[in-house]
Amino acid sequence: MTKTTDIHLSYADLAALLQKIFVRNGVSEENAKILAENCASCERDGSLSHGIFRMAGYVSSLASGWVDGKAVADVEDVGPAFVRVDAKGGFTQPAMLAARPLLIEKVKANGVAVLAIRRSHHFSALWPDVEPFAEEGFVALSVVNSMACVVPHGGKKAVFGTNPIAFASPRAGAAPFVFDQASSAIAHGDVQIAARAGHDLKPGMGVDRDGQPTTDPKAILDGGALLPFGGHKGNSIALMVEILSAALTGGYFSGEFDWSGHKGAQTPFTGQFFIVIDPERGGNDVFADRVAGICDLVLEAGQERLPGERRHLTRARAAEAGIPLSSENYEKLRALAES
Ligand code: NDP
Ligand code: PYC
Repeated sequence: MTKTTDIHLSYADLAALLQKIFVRNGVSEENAKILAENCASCERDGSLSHGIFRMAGYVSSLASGWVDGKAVADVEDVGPAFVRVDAKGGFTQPAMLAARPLLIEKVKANGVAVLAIRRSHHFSALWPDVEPFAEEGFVALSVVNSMACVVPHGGKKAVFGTNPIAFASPRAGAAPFVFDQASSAIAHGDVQIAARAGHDLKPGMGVDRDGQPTTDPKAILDGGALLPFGGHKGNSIALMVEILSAALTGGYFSGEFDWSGHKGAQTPFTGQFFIVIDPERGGNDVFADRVAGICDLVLEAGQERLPGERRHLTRARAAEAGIPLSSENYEKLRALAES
């Protein structure tokens, strides 16, 4: 969806509109609220590759029968510091929230706990999954695998998903330190946005169907593939994400699930993994000050800005003026809500 700004919606109004779309398309009220708030948060923070741009994909996946919008996850207590969840073919975010109270209980009891979610669909940004843990004083790391569209370093066939990794930590005197990045050179959503806008990509992001380097996003989407970021180093991170999100959780690898029988399916059916830590167990009662200190050092050393800063500035602007939407996109959302 393009974005020339004609209309400004409050977060609550946008979330309510999105919730209506999810419910209209077979999602339970409870799950729809979670997904709508997630998507509205992305739009509010300027995470545009995972905001309202994704709504057509959610609707198409739901209509194809590929994802169960009404799924109720099974949460299993499998060890002092281990929570397993079967999302039962539903979206990851409701599954994560179902497991959250038990996970937090274990983190408080043990200082650390992991959450392994399988048979789940993740179609959004990861920062909304980890940031709330840091707002509560915990350190959190999460990874999720997606759909095979990334060729391994030096390889010829797409094996990995765009496999993001997100990290959040409390930081004294400021919003938590959060980064959230794909392990591919560019997120698939940004390739789609560039293709629609008719923009070329920077070199080094993808290959065409013959494996030749290309800057044409359409050539990447039409049988081509993306590359891991940073050559062999990003490659190992993408592989680690497959191991944690799929092998460890019991979910599918990015190249393993078969959605060919569900025309219009877009949401990857994989797994998600979290590690959550109580930093107070480090015996260092100035943890959040230390985090603030290292963040200050990198800025003093000349780094232009910290990750998350752009999002928080965009969020602050949205709190004052509303979330900007083009009238065209607003009408598309209203049509989805009514259809
Ligand atoms: P970006 O490259 O846009 O940003 C990655 C991180 O770097 C962000 O935390 C960003 O902060 C930060 N950053 C960007 N520019 C700078 C800078 N100049 N200085 C310091 N920090 C900077 O993200 P990606 O394109 O890799 O990923 C986009 C989104 O796609 C992510 O939210 C990711 O979770 C999502 N995604 C989801 C997938 C899924 O399967 N569900 C698969 C792949 C990606 P800021 O946000 O403040 O700009
Ligand atoms: O942008 O790469 C991406 C992506 C994959 C699944 C959801 N988003």
